[in-house]
Amino acid sequence: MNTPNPSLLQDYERDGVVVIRQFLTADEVSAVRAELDRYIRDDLASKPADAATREADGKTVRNLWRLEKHNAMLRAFGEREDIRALIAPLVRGKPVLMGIETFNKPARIGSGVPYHQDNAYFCQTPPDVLTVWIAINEVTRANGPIFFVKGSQNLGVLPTKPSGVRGNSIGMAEASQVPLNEQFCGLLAPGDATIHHCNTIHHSAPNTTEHSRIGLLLVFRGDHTQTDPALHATYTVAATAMPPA
Ligand SMILES: O=C(O)CCC(=O)C(=O)O
Repeated sequence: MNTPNPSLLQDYERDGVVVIRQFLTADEVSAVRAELDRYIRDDLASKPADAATREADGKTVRNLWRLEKHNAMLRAFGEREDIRALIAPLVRGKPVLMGIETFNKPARIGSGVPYHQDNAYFCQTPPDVLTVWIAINEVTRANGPIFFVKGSQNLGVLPTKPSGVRGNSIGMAEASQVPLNEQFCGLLAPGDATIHHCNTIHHSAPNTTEHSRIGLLLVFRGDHTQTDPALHATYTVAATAMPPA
């Protein structure tokens, strides 16, 4: 892993999102890309239905879920000491892996992700939870980059509504008032990563280009966080109305 900026913690606490260039090497990115292709081709059919969400064509993978359970090669990223040491101060405690997943945003048909805050899904209190989002392809303005509202991690979980989007069942009741051109756009080279706080507002557009935009996500919480029953009840209503698979 590239040595991160010494002001990483300060930047993360101020903005709720930070970029780390060359988080993975080119060889590591190639190995992840090859393993994702192999897993989808050879293993996915034998996994439970909730291991993936498909795009509207019913075939192409939109998301892979629970890879920490289903795939040893990818699970190893959640166990890496250098990654855990990097994020421990950000989650204010011993990191506990909550999940490894992908947002594949396939070429031409990759669907958008509505405005949301991850803690509406993770339901943790205190909200010391983050996502390391690692670019497996180049992320451009055209192929559905993630837009983040800097500073919104301080707003708490804002009112939500079921989104009706498979794979992102709970969205914000109202989109952010911050105009798109003032939001932070995560343009990344393969191997670069963003780290975002679980209350940071974010969203992404569909991918209409000829190039896929795959993100590998590692979600960690501090070992002191607990499930908030009220958040969990709201999430359960949305996820029941629109299950991931
Ligand atoms: O990859 C995307 O477009 C959205 C990812 C996302 O919502 C997340 O990392 O929480």
